[in-house]
Amino acid sequence: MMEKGITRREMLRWMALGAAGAIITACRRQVLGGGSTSGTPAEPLTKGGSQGPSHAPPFKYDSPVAITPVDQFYEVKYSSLVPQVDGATWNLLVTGEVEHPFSLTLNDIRAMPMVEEMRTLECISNPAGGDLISNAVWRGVRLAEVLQRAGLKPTVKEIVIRSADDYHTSIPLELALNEHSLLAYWMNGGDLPINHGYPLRALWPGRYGMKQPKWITQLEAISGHHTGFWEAQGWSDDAIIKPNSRIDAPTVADSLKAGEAVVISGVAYSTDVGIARVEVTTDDGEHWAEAGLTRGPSPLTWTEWRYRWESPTAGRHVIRARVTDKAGATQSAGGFDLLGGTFPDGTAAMPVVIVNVK
Ligand SMILES: Nc1nc2c(c(=O)[nH]1)N[C@H]1C(S)=C(S)[C@@H](COP(=O)(O)O)O[C@H]1N2
Ligand SMILES: [Mo]
Repeated sequence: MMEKGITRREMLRWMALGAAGAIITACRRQVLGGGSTSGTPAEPLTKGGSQGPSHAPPFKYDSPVAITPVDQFYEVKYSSLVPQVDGATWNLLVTGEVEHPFSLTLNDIRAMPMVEEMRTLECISNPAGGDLISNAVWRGVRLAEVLQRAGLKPTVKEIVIRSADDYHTSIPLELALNEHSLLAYWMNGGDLPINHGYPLRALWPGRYGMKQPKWITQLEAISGHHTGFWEAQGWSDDAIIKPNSRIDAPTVADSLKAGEAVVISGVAYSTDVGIARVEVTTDDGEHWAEAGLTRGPSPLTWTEWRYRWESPTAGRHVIRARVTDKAGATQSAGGFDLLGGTFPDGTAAMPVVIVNVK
């Protein structure tokens, strides 16, 4: 349903965005490939003490909402290379406007007070109803604790994060000191897998994945403003997650019969304020009904929603879902746009599934 053509302005924008398009290409390939190391050299996963997820027993965790298995967790990276970091010699450097610059080994970090949290991660390029969103259980340490050991100078405004693949971004000091800003070294029962950032990755609340580097090597406290890798190409600097949802059932492939109830269900997510409600329409927006919600342990995880469509009538039905978060932000109609309308700051467009009831 192309509601408008591509304007000249959009075309120019598209041409400027060659690199950002690569995010989607790279990710799609990996999703279709299924394996977490597809297309990369088969380096031994035991290197540096990392436990390859393929040898680990399935992760069991008592959770009200779905946890994505490691080999199905979406993957995005800007380059075709996966840094193979040796955890035995790796160091985290803490530098910049601090009283005591220092470095930590992986064992130093593992010896610090451990925090375990379930957290959902989503890419800013995730289109309405897309698959660039996953949920896992992570262990790590608070970024604030590491920064406090270094002693931040009063001039500090941002923390720059640099990675083994030369990726870099920055976050404001306030976010760095948030108790839910974690440096994670463990995911779903084992060491952080190589493709998800071994040995250390960021998890900040309320922000899209581009702000959350993998393969971290350095934290630098600065008094100015840093422009990160994707930010320099026009993507959002704060990258705050917009209300978004996905319809998992029914699918266009399901054969639905008039008068037979259908369960419409999916997941919903937004920034750290949390979700207020999810509504569902089966008549393209003329009527809306509230879905039942199953929440995760915090607003930092996705919410599952479910609505029972009691008595569908024969014919074509346009099903949409609409999330509203506790700050009042809600999903919009959306239309056709380049990169699924995700450039430059993510999309809040509603997902749609069109079914034919017989
Ligand atoms: N070092 C590094 N970190 C990175 C990236 C990257 O290219 N390099 N991509 C970011 C993007 S755009 C996203 S969406 C998330 C994806 O994390 P995942 O692959 O573990 O799902 O990683 C982020 N961290
Ligand atoms: Mo991303």
